[in-house]
Amino acid sequence: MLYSFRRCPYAMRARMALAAAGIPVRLREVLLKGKPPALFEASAKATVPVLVLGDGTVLEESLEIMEWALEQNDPLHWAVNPIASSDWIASCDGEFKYWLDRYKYADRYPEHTAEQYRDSAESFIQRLESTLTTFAWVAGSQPTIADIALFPFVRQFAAVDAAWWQATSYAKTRRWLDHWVDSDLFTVVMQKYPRWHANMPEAIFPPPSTEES
Ligand SMILES: N[C@@H](CCC(=O)N[C@@H](CS)C(=O)NCC(=O)O)C(=O)O
Repeated sequence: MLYSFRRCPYAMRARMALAAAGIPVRLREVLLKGKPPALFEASAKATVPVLVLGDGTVLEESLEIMEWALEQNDPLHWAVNPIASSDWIASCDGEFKYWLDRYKYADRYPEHTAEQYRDSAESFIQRLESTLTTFAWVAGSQPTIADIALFPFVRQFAAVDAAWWQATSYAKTRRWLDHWVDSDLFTVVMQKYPRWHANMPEAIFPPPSTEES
């Protein structure tokens, strides 16, 4: 059972891994402003995504869900280069996310301007651009869990000011981001589901017809 929220970047990366692995789950779409009691019962911290396995094990971190999915089945070989991948993911989830939140919601953090927050977030993007100039993908010559874990956050960064993003010199990062956003897997992952309520049958994710094999 996956508790998910369509627009959450952590939930997106978990859904990407589940879809790539071709592991069908029952999906409960939640709203962060009105989380269902069942989510709190499954996980006291009640963030999404949360995956409850058949034996009752609860995975309440997106990375745990990705790793679990790829341990079951990894047809795209995303689990290679775990050390380089985990360094990138730590910096995305740490420093980059910190500045991204301030850039996105600059009105809530009036100490600095949105541009100043963007400047701080940009050091991560500059590092990404330099890596993608040398290598095709974040952790080397093939896509890994790092690409999947990072791109939903870079997508948010790009979307804050799309015109600015398009005019930057980050051509390699733009192309890399476009690749993931335009991918069939992402289309599957971004399908809309009605909000789940208790006693409502869950949707199956990925939908059987589009499930990757
Ligand atoms: N470290 C967690 C973070 C998950 C997270 O923070 N998700 C956000 C939504 S994008 C959330 O559920 N926030 C709780 C809330 O807003 O109440 C993970 O990787 O799964």
